[in-house]
Amino acid sequence: MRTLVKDLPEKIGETVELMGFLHWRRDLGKVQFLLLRDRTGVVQVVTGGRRLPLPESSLRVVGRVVANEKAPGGLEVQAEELEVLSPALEPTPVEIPKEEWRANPETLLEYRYVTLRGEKARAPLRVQAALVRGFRRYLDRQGFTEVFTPKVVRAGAEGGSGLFGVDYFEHRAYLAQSPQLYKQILVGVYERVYEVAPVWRAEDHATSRHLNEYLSLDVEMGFIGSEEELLRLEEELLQEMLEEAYVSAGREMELLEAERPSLPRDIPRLTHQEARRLLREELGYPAGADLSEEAERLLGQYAKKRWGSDWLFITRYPRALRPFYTYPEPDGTTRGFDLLFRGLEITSGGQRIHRYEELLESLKAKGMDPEGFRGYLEVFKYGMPPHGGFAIGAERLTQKLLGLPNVRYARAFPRDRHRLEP
Ligand code: AMO
Repeated sequence: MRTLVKDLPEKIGETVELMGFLHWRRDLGKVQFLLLRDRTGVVQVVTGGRRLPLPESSLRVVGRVVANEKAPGGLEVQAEELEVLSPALEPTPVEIPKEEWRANPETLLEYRYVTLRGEKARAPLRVQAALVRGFRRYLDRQGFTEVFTPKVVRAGAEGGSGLFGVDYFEHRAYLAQSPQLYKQILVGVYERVYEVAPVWRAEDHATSRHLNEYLSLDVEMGFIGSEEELLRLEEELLQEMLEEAYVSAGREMELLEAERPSLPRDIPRLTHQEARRLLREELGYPAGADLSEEAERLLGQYAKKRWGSDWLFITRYPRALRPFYTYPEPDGTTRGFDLLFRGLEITSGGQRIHRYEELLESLKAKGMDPEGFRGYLEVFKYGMPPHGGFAIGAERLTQKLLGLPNVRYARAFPRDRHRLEP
């Protein structure tokens, strides 16, 4: 029966069967050392009088587990049998583990199908899976229903950022920018819904924080009094997501030397207006209405210094900066908010307009054609409750949690301006 590397400390003195990949090898003639990597870790294996196959070959090893202070993890396996299950046919284009984290990012992504195998390279996706698990678990407990909405759609929901067109038989269709309109419609059915699914943004700029395809963690909740309930919900939700990451992906967090974020029970808040005043008057940064990357970074630093928080809500965004569905306030602001994590926007959300006439008016005021939103608008004739929600960008959250230099490392096969493969 197969033993996993993580369970070896309990097997000292026993003979075990391991399966995994040849992570690294050294041939000293009479003895050969190799590191065997499985999904749980890496162990040193010693064997004699053998020619080892190329790195990344998959292997089956049977051997005795012995303590060895000098070996990584304080033990090694002395191989009695070594079977090559499937040999690597060529040397890998990037040497794992030596270069997996250091090679040029473009090279790492070019050969992602194999560079992702590195212990550090694969860690972010394990952490992300744990974050998503925490997300689902918390919301399930709160009575949310997980939904799955169409990804080929007739209209864009987010205005601003670009759409990817697709041919849908005789029609022009688009890849969904967000499940926004559908999650709202479904609030009229289930009251509380969430979705974990990819979305597409045809953004031209290739930056360290933009992907053209990313995983959106969407939440929508009916019968709310104001956006306050959404902020509270997100605070609790994030606590559980982080907890799950630490519990079930603690090893990965350690491997990447991730600094534990400080998440206060009450995340500090600034209104958009306060944030701009602060930037201008205290931080010496005259920010435009649309807070730039640099403005967000400065606000993040400020929140850390002032409140010891890695998180900061910016509330009451002005109407001009929010999509047509955002609930307006009489003073020109809205019930829309963003959440910054370590100075990067990881969430947008807000209360929505729930009355038909107001929604129609808002669409028109933004210069949009109500005809394109027919299926969406209709439901507002049938008692849509006051509601709201938000979306967390899973890769950005992972990136900031782990201190990754680029959001691409938080996606298995990132789509960016220049990359459609692998
Ligand atoms: P928004 O467009 O602000 O809001 O997106 C929500 C969150 O998604 C992430 N995000 C991205 N991540 C990687 N690459 C991108 N190009 C990218 N664009 C956005 C960010 C952002 O905060 N429908 C609303 C949400 C809502 O109100 O419920 C929406 O999509 O983390």
